[in-house]
Amino acid sequence: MIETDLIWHNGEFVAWEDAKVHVLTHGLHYGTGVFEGIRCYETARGPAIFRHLDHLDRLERSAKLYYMELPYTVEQLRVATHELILRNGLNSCYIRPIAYRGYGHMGLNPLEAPVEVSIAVWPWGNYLGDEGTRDGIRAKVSSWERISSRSLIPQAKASGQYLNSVLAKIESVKAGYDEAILLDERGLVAECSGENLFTVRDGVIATPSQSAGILDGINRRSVIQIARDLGYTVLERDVTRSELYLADEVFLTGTAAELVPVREIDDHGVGAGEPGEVTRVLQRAFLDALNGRSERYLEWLDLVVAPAVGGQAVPERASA
Ligand code: PPE
Repeated sequence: MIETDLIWHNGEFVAWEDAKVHVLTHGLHYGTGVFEGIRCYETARGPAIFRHLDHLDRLERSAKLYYMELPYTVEQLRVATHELILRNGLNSCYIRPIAYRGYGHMGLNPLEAPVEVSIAVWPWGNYLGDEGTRDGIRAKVSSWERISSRSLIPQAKASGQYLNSVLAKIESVKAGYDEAILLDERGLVAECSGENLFTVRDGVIATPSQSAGILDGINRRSVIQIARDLGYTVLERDVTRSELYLADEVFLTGTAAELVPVREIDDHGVGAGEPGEVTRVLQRAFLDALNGRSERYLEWLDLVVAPAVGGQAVPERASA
């Protein structure tokens, strides 16, 4: 069980065990919440959050797509997160901000229900295991189709949407695999239950584009940039299922997973059945960027600092 001392809940720092909601919380019944997954790394210059503002901007955008007005500004959430990490005495951690329709109104119109915001931080190791990160994972193409923009908003990181990922993940785990690869409504590759996907063939990197209904992953964008900076060609284009089997290399990116090689898909070895050269090069460069070891990408890191004296230690709610 994960546990740290404090959680930030509607503008206050509360003890872990006191961060509770009512059973009639709207978001619990209808999935009316939006969230983020962010990581803070221990760097030579202190704890630093990878692309913090990009994540908080996406949180705000996800909220707007579901007609939720966040009662805090991005800057207030940024400062609150810094203080939460410091107060919990953490050097590296996973960060989970969530905004959701709270208690007070039932029924499918959520507009009268209050918008509540919480932020939790906790140490979280390798999402797909140390072994997976090192040797690669085994994936299965899911029988579940990735949600499309005909019924939901794939680019939004909304709680209810994750039932799709949950079904795919359960199916893959019960079948003995580590992760699920979801196809889109056209039968083309979209992404995994919680990661974006890349293929490598003849040295060229390809990844499904936004039209495949993917989450616009922040690590996906980062790895595309790093790969191009290293001189690789990266194409955002349609990727077919058969290309997965024919690829020399396949790897996944995400905040929780970071960069993970895929060594097997539907019981076909990918390439030589072990992480390939391009994957290794990118994994090393990406981990250097995350951990603040790369001068070139230092601007992606938001150094965790104590709130300035007289500054806003505990953000006020924008609307009472
Ligand atoms: N697709 C999905 C569906 C997804 O949930 C994630 C993040 C990504 C792609 C990669 O996005 P980004 O982190 O911005 O590069 N998945 C989060 C949830 C993990 C969880 O178990 O919860 C994460 O990695 O934090």
